[in-house]
Amino acid sequence: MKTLDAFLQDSAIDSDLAKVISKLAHCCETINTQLQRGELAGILGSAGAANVQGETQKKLDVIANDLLKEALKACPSVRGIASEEEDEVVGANADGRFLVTYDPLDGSSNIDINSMVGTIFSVLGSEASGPVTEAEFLQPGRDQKAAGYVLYGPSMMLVFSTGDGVTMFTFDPEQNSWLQTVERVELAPDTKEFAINMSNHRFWAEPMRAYIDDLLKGSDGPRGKNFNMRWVAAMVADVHRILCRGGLFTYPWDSRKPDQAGKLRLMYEANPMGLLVEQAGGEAWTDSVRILDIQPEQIHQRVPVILGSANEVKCCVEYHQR
Ligand code: AFP
Repeated sequence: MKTLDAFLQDSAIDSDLAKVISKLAHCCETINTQLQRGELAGILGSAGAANVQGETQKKLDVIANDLLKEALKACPSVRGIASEEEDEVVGANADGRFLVTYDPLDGSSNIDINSMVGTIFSVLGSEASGPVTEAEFLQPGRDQKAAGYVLYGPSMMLVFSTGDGVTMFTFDPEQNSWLQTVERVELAPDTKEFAINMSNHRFWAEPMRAYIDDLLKGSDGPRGKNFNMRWVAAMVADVHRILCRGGLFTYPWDSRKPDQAGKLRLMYEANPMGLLVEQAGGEAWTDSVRILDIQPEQIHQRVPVILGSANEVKCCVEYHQR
């Protein structure tokens, strides 16, 4: 099996971009070490503060964010960063060619129950000079130079794309090294599995309710087959499952916060996951447009998300076009 360093050296990936990916992977090893200690590290629970999203920060949200911020600032290739846990964009190295957005610990409400969490990252290019600005981050997702995640599960996995397919690495603690375990992910076009937080049913728009209700009718309904449901409450884990065995994931618009468009953030959740899913042969949409075509207006903006197996995503979007 090829190591991550060997893969990056042998590939046609820009050497500065390869350094960013390598830096992210090695920083996530440190985050994983903290997670593995759990309660013993005395770092579970709330940090007693809220982030710009208005969400209560976990101690590990803050720890992971600071580890990534310092690691990326020490990487000459990185010009600036944006994080779910940072109100504003943060300057790094003015001559750097890349901008990194990240969700340091996606699914952090799972931390205290020892369930799966992950780090999601997106890498954009920048030719700007001088102090970094939010405006240079506001690029459509199709322009990402790289996107990926590290999943802290029973094994720690790195999954990423630089625009030529999706590859998966598994961390080997005995060799203390990332080993390539999937060379090219192929996402099945059809599925019988969907992921949604069903408790929000009454808040969804009518087309989403109709789509989900038809899934629940199973073989007796218009879809003519039975479906299964999974919901990890960590996008990174649900998307990983979909890349491994197909499926549809959605966090739709709902009426609780109608002006927010959805819960998930475009720049460091929907865009990186959208690139991965498309690169694996799937589709990633809001309820009306391709996610990677959205022109961002604000670094923390939210979007509805429907992504996964291509034919199932098209079916769900079609309900919204009726
Ligand atoms: P946290 O990071 O606050 O746990 O939120 C995770 C997340 O952003 C995404 O990873 C999940 O798919 C989604 O929220 C879960 O939201 P619900 O808790 O409303 O189901």
